[in-house]
Amino acid sequence: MAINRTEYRDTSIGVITSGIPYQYVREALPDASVLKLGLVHPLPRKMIEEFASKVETLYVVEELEPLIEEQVRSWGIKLIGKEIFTIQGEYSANMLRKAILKQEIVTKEPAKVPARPPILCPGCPHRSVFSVLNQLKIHGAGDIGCYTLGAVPPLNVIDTTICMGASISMLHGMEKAKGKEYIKDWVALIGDSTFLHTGVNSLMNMVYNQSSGTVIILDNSTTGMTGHQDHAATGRTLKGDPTFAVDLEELCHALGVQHVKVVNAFDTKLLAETVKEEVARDAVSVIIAQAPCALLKSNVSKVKCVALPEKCKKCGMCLKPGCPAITKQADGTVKIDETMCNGCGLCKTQCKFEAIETVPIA
Ligand SMILES: Cc1ncc(C[n+]2csc(CCOP(=O)(O)OP(=O)(O)O)c2C)c(N)n1
Ligand code: SF4
Ligand code: SF4
Ligand code: SF4
Repeated sequence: MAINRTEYRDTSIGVITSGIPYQYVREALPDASVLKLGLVHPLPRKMIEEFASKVETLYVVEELEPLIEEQVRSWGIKLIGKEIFTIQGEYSANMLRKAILKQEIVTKEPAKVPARPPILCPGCPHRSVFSVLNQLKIHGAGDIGCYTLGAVPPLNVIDTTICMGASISMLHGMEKAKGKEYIKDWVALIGDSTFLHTGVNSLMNMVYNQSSGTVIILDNSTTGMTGHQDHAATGRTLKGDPTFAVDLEELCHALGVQHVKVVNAFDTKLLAETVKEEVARDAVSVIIAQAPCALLKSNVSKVKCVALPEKCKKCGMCLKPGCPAITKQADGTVKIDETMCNGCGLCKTQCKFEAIETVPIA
């Protein structure tokens, strides 16, 4: 439960704060008095007035817009806020030390460690879709979810990411600004959860405005990025109780989309053919790329893939999708880490030499 709490220490400095900036305040100003807000709307006026009356200099430390600050000021309370703190980005203890205590912060050179970019899990269905789009040289107007990682090498598909639902609107806007030809090698990429959150309205508008773009719904049956919550199309409530499941295909039809195709995300051949066909179409189309998130409890693989060094021609094709379970060996052949492999078979579909095979997990 959200709790508002006052912590009185040295009263020469008092800080009203909330959320993660509270930790920065405690680190930078361990002796200061603090009013930690657990609930920022409505603000506890009496508590704030009492706190303000007991401290000499009052600061409001909140990231981004001065919401708490403006309301507290409107009650005639004197405070210091955005005149010394930025409205941009995340705060830190050092930033507060500098702004409040005027301490010059000398930071150490960061240790030199190999770069480890964030990657999709082994067996993630999004990787399969991105590897197809990468091979077809298709650009992606992206969205927010695990699949945003399709922006980074080696997948390099997503070129725009703004906020939930923006993929479809971006594609729509690009078409209206630059014309139908311009988006012939573009698709919008949106997760199932994000689509239900804010993609439906954008897709409806695409149809309404007689657009011609292709939307790929990455349907992994969960809200992967934020911790595998259920959503309106999974058939379970957040408490796990059975409930009505939205049928994404029917929903797209109901919005007026005439061309909706459902494809297994790991069927790379069919997916490639479908994408080529749909981006060429002079109408709105939707491809629902289906395969469950590899980390779902209900999706524990009974198979894994193994590489056969004696058949391997060292071509490196299986490495292209960037699955972390498969690595190149010193002799140029590849090895699959059996503790990581989810048996999705994507690497196998890339190998023309039958040097990867699927085996049951013992
Ligand atoms: C307005 C807003 N609300 C909530 C979030 C938190 N959030 C981040 S990604 C995401 C959904 C991800 O699920 P999905 O689209 O299915 O993609 P997946 O991660 O499963 O690939 C949510 C709700 C957000 N970024 N913005
Ligand atoms: S959590 Fe699921 S959707 Fe997210 S990267 Fe891993 S396998 Fe993919
Ligand atoms: S089958 Fe291949 S691509 Fe899929 S998880 Fe295993 S090593 Fe990775
Ligand atoms: S695609 Fe096949 S032949 Fe090429 S490196 Fe991988 S396992 Fe070897």
